[in-house]
Amino acid sequence: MKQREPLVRHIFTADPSAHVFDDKIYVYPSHDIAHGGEDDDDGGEYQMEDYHILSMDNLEADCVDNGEALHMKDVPWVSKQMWAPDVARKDGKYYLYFPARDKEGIFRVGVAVSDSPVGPFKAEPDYIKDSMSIDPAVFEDDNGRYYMYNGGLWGGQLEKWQTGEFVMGDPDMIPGADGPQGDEAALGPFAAELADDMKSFKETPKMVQILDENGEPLKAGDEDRRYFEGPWVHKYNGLYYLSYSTGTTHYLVYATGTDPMGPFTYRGRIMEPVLGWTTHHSIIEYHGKWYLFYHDCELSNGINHRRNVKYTELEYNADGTIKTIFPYDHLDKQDTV
Ligand code: FUB
Repeated sequence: MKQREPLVRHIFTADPSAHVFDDKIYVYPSHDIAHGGEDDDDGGEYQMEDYHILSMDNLEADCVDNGEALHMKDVPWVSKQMWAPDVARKDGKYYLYFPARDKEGIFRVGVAVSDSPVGPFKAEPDYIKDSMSIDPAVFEDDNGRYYMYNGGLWGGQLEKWQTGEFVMGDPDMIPGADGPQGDEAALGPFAAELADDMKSFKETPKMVQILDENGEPLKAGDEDRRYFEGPWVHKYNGLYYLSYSTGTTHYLVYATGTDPMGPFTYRGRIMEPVLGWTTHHSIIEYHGKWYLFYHDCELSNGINHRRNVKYTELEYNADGTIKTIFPYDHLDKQDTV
């Protein structure tokens, strides 16, 4: 596969969570549906119903679509919208974590299990107890402990969980108006350690703090830096990197910390905006180099809910900061050749 080109073209894919298992690369994306509906501020255009897992023998090899791994109809608690998933491997089993709306329209996170990284996966009958909101990402620490990070504003309902209970608020309000505003502290993603069974939390999820350079929580009005959705955690030189999308300003940014539960301090931008409203990523190390998996709307020419996943190399500076990626600068270079 070539860097910065769609990994597959026969289906629309988004929100890639990439992993390396036994020296192969596996990508767990959302499977976008090409309907003709309009966009709304509640994510109503993202009507996904199933998951297809992609794999590559190496980064130059063709990307394989391994077919349907899990469908909504086989998950008893789900009503609609199977959004961005992730996976974790433990003791030879693969655990697929996925968000979807339950029968009351509330986003929850479910889990499905397989003996194979590409499925098929068998879903647990109910969502994970105490789970809420969207975009689960599971990080396996060097000590064998697993942590789930998740949450997303607006359509992802994160601001509805501020009190620990789901509060619907007024659906006719401006999106996010029932969350913190202006100089109030921004919300962060939820994080919780997974229990040994990988199907429950060891503790009630807590909101992770993301601080600025002065040790103060990022403000809700700081839309260039505050958390919106799509968390990912990786470790580099002993430091935990929490990266995420800023949503309304369309950046991928990161913060670092010394504890997987935070707090994290904002450090900078990983990627400038891509074509399309959403931006969502994952980061892996493969054969000694680091790669960013992400999506844009190249194949659909900018239709927000018809996305395609890609990858590109990610580089660090000597001080551990990440070099900002300009997703289309390779096209400028081609033009000048
Ligand atoms: O794919 C649906 C939603 O769009 C994801 O859950 C968000 O992260 C955004 O990419």
